[in-house]
Amino acid sequence: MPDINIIEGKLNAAGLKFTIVATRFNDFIVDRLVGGAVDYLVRHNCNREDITIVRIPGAFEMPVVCQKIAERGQCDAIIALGAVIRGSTPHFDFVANEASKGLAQVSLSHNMPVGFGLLTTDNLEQAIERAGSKAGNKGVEAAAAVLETVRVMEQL
Ligand code: INI
Repeated sequence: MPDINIIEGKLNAAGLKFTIVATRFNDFIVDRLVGGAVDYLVRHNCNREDITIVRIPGAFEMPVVCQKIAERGQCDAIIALGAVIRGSTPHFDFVANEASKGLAQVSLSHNMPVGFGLLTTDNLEQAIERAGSKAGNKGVEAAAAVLETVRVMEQL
């Protein structure tokens, strides 16, 4: 009997180019996500010169910036890193919803993996927990997810 075909991504970033899009808003949190993502990529053989970091004002600006990056096609994947904290804004829902919808749209319309490293939390404590303490580091998770996705998509 023929065996099952399994397609899965090897976690080797050698030769791949990544663009990290990171917000200045809540930068003391976001910088930890950026650090985690860069560290993950480098530990998985990515050359430092193949990582570009683009700084933008806030999460609301993520989709349009990622769209431009995806259109240019000079990288293999984008990693979007930011933090929207409910306590600090009455327009939390608008910012968080538009950013997440927009990123999904960019990813689909350009066939490019976009790592969703946008923290959406009720308060600062929860954001800190997800930026390298109790609940891990969402920047690392976003980097790991796009690396695996790029390697899977290469085989499809
Ligand atoms: N942007 C964020 O990235 N996180 C937030 O928590 C946030 N809050 O609290 O408002 C936020 N707002 C700014 C927004 O993303 C835009 O930059 C701004 O509205 C200008 O377009």
